[in-house]
Amino acid sequence: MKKALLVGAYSGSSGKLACLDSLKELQALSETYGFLEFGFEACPIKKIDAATYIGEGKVEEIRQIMLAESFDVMIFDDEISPNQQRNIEEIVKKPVIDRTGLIIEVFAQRAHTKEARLQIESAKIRYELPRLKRLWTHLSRQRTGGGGGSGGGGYLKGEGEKQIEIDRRILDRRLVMVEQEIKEVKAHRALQRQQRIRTSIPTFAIVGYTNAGKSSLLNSLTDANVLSEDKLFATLDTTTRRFQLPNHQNVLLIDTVGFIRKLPHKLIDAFRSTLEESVYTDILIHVVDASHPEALDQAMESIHVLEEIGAKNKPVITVINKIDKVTDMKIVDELCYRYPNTVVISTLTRQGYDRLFELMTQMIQTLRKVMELRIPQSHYHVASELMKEGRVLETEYEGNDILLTIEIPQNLEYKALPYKKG
Ligand SMILES: Nc1nc2c(ncn2[C@@H]2O[C@H](COP(=O)(O)OP(=O)(O)OP(=O)(O)O)[C@@H](O)[C@H]2O)c(=O)[nH]1
Ligand SMILES: [Mg+2]
Repeated sequence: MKKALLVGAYSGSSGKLACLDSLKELQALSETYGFLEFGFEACPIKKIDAATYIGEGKVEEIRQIMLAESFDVMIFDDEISPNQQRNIEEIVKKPVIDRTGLIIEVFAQRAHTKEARLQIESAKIRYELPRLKRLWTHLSRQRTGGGGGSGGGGYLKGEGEKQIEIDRRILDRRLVMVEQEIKEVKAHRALQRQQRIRTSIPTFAIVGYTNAGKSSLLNSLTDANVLSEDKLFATLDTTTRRFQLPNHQNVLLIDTVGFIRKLPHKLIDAFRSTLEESVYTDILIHVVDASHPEALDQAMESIHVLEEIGAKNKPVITVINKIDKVTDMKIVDELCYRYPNTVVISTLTRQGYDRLFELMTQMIQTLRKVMELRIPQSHYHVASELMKEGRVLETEYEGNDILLTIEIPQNLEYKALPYKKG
């Protein structure tokens, strides 16, 4: 299968441009998957048709286009229900994929670690379960067409139903196993995180839209050697590397999976533990590809995903990347205007890195942490120093010890650690 007709739907007069932009992105996804040739159809609709989403008349037009220009497959830019998918396929007589299905396939191709593979398998099973029926009705019909009358059709249909039941049970069982394994991997990840917190090195998660340059940033700062290429979802796994700022402060940098518009919920759920990596870090580095015409929307979309996974209150450095390639400086200005703590860089020329390191250092200083301490009176000088810099939440005395609950800047944590309670 090489040639794909990309179909989107929009309503209202302003919808068409956005629809075409979204189709362009769908093309990038399809190319990443392996399709070579494309056609585009943006369909105006008044309301979503329950049976076919875009209406039967429009589907018929698409059938004719596909036939005339020998398209192998139709890819629809929104998630459609299994029923709609089946109905459209019946008319166009070619396979129909939707955006969710395509993203899941791209992820499946690109998942390398055990965790990513498990997560994608879980998403895939959940996507396929309600679609099983569609596969089997196809098959029954084909077989019926080959000979039997309507009676035979009924018999085969019954067989199809039985098979669906069997397949469903197999998939259900597999899903339980996969989920169990994901739980185990997740527990391991939590353990690693605990260790990281104990070592109290400030952690930065590099987040942002797919293809923004996250892995390139990590690679340019460390020896991470993460796969980075001009494809969507080049990296699905998180990679952590230690990095030393110019003031010799050690930090951890984590490369994370990219975001995309209309990221399917099944994938967000499946990849939640990977995505949530950013929830447990101290500071987010949000990378934006400023050379992309849709940079402003992409930045907003990434922030939506961050909100969805519960990371929206983290301190953020907005890294405006690919400045070497920018042709429209208005986009850069607008990004700087919209977001605080911005820095304009290029991972190719390393322009702007000094400012980036400065911002990182500043942000670390603003990190604060609540600690419970037990300090012997003989070490009172430590308590007094911490109290000067921090904010005391509670003081108590026990024998010769001071019990202190105190919020301190993270860069003083090393002084407090020897007195940590418990
Ligand atoms: N011109 C230019 N290209 C860049 C720059 N930074 C990254 N790129 C290119 O942009 C493409 C995507 O970079 P990646 O680092 O793979 O992007 P990513 O954000 O990790 O993408 P995913 O892993 O797919 O989410 C690659 O082809 C990089 O070479 C830059 O500063 N300037
Ligand atoms: Mg990457």
